[in-house]
Amino acid sequence: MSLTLYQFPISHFCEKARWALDFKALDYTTKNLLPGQHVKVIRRLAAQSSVPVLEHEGRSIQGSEQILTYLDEKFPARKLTPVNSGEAQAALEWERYLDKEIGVHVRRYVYQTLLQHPSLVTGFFATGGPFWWRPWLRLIYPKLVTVMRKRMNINPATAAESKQRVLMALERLNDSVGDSGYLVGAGFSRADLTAAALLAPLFMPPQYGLNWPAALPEPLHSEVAALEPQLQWARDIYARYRGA
Ligand SMILES: N[C@@H](CCC(=O)N[C@@H](CS)C(=O)NCC(=O)O)C(=O)O
Repeated sequence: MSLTLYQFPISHFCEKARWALDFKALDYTTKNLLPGQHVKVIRRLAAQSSVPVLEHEGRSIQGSEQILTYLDEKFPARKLTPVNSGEAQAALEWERYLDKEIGVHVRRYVYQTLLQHPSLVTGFFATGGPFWWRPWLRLIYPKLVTVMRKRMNINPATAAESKQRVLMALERLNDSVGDSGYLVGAGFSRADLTAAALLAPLFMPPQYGLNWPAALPEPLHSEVAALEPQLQWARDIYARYRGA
């Protein structure tokens, strides 16, 4: 019954899957992939080239939402999907909204600055890999940046728009957290996990498992510092529900 997670340690969509596996205290191994070379490996397992992909009992499950659903079905203890069907639907709707509005836009917003810092980005991408990944990434860095900018449509104008989308989603999120402190119902669910995991690159929690820098490079650092009050809820969710 071995569980293997194919991932990029830096990816916040992969963090969703890691968190779910850790939350359920499941024994799993991670296969860290080198961006670019991941395509060959992932295409053997699944229809798209994206990570995360979870392998279990000869099956491959691609996509963080699908992995959370699968884990809840196979390992129902500590369910992340609410038991009540109306709440389950609401949690799934939140998750899809957050994947789109926070997942995609935090990534584009953050990379616009990070990509200008090769040693930071190569350090992130080389995490958990053999010694040669880092020099290799330094060598191909200009090409990697071109591909990433193209694939994720990252440029100053789209990044500025993404920042606005993140701000709007953060506002909606904070307005929606009820007295219970959760997005859906009276307990922690996949909606809360998704929101906190996808926002995590902005506040760099240690449980994420990445060697974060002491501070984000400018102008991200100052911009994100101004968002601190809006990020507090996600920080609290990490502190309460994300074991190391
Ligand atoms: N909706 C997907 C998004 C996954 C995604 O965008 N993964 C990125 C890393 S953050 C990726 O694998 N990009 C490379 C590729 O698609 O080949 C999920 O939730 O898993």
